[in-house]
Amino acid sequence: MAGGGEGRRKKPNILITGTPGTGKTTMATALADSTQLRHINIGDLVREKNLHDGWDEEFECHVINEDLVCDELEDAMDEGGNIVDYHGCDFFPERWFDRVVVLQVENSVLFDRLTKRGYSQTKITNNIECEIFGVLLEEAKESYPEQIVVALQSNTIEDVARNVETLSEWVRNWSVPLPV
Ligand code: DAT
Repeated sequence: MAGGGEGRRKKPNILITGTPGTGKTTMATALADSTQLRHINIGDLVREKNLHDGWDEEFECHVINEDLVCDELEDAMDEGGNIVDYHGCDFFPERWFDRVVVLQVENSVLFDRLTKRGYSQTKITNNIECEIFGVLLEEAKESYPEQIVVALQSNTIEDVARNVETLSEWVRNWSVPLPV
């Protein structure tokens, strides 16, 4: 039996999470292309709709207002067919997601990506530590049923292609009725 509320929605909701720089947006964009599901980048949404309580100088990011974000997404998530992309996962309602993907990368790869992004030394160190300690995988396992959480490597472009193919197949199978 599948878990995570399967069968309640016509199309599934997928959460793609992981440390910044692990490739969430890259993967979510490719998966949305392949499946025609809707890609929701929470960081962009927060900026566009001002769903935050200002700028955090220490962590160099917006302080997102989790209640406003959840209110904003409620209808779309009820409807289904969304790929949500965010570097956190513990404040979304558990019932929203049918699959939770945690992207992981090697430290040296993450270091190069975050350096290219122009992050400060502190921000790079914080994010590498987050990856080393597996913070997002832990958070996902604590927040969602174990059987819907999957950790995937995203070091190379080949990894993206393979992960998108695997997940697209899973999405295609979502609406196939079980034999009677
Ligand atoms: P995130 O959304 O997790 O912050 P991103 O999708 O913006 O990450 O990717 C960060 C950078 O790394 C970007 O320049 C694209 C590149 N990248 C992402 N996934 C990759 C992969 N699997 N192989 C090679 N490069 C990748």
